[in-house]
Amino acid sequence: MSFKNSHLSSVYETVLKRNANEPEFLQAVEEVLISLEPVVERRPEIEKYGIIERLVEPERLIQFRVPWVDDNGKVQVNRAYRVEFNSAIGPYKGGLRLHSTVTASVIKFLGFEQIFKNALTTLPMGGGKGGSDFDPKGKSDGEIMRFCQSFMTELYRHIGPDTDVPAGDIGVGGREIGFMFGQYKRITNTFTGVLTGKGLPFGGSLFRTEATGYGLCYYAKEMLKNLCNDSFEGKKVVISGSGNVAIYAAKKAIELGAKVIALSDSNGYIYDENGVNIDVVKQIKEVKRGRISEYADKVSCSKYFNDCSKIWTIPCDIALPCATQNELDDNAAKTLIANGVICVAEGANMPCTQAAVLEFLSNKIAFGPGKAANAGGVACSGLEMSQNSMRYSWTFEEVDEKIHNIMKNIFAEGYKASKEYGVAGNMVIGSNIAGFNKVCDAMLAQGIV
Ligand code: NDP
Ligand code: 2IT
Repeated sequence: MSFKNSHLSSVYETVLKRNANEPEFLQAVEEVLISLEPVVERRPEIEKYGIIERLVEPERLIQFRVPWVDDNGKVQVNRAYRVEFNSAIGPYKGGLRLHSTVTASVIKFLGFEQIFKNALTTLPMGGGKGGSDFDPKGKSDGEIMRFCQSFMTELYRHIGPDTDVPAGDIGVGGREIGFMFGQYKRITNTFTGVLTGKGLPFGGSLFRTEATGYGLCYYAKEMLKNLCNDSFEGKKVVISGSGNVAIYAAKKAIELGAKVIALSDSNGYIYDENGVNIDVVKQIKEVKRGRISEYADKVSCSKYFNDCSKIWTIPCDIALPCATQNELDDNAAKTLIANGVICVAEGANMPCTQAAVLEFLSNKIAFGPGKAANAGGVACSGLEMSQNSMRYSWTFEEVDEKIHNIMKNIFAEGYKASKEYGVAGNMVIGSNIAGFNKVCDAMLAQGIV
């Protein structure tokens, strides 16, 4: 990829050299830097004070060993990371991912995106991310607990309620956060808001479970209204994944009058032309920790298909990729467009390849990038931090209303920036610029650190 701006071009060359074997990280950096070209041209202080050079290099990257004992008494060793990417506007903040595909590249791409996402929420949170190549699938509760305890036995020394506040991501939900919180409390003898996504009896926020999925639909609702003069009412929606984000995106889309016709996991997808029954999905995924294929056994008019990537061949009006990075490529994008999709909003982080995003944008499909569209989860985490600091808790309705307003504002700010820079409705460029400007101003004010 060539940049028109020579400064960005030379910064990216260094990024390429330093991180040659990290494709996901390079992908995320390239996408942001392309968006920032007009800002870099307009604001000479960005080059003068080395803002971009500093932004693309994590403040700190921690890698550590996690030894634990499985149910057969065998010693297992996993590799774990925490990237503390940027603290210009607040303590490092971002989730922990437990998945076999976790590498330094994946964690760094997620941490980098998190900087801009967190800035868009308007809450004081810097960017961070962590995780391990531990695969939670098929593990007993005891194995999960021993892994989480060992993981926290190292991580605790790097985090803190005013330093770095982790949360959940793929493979990390309430159960894992509970085990990690317990171990942190035991080691440090402090009861603080060091993690978010906690259980309600020990400082968790109401609405955190719903926040990312509901927030995604609040954001998509704004896109539909402002970019398509339309709404969720009567629309067919396809959602990939069937985890935390996908389930609550589906629930809210249905509440807003849409019909959700497909969901997936990494093995395959289910198609239900009558509209998926979300209670059945919740029972399978949240209660039994089962597979999405079980839906087809329980709901007779639905069908299960073995290849999850084929979910994008189903004709729909709205597509919400909510599983993982690069799950929707340019061929899938072309098929969705040919089938009449009007709006695509990313519930997952970077689920669309760069070529897919270009397809959507050049065909004038309303496209919501993850760092804006899925910011409801971390925004709710920010509210959980506030509640913990106040030793207080807001009601479900209060948090819902705050997240709704934050998502509307994230859309409005991105839309405003897209118009200001002559690309009205390009929410990729608009959101990247809106998030960047805030971080840039904070970095400029704080000197060369
Ligand atoms: P969960 O672990 O709850 O669910 C993940 C879902 O994605 C599962 O259905 C899983 O299927 C599927 N999946 C994971 N990896 C792959 C893969 N390689 N190929 C196909 N499917 C896959 O995670 P979340 O719902 O929390 O996270 C989903 C996405 O949303 C991630 O990209 C995450 O970074 C992002 N996100 C999450 C937020 C949150 O608050 N939780 C906030 C913002 C973004 P299987 O069970 O087969 O692995
Ligand atoms: O990608 C994300 O924004 C998250 N996984 C949520 C992070 C958080 O700190 O709540």
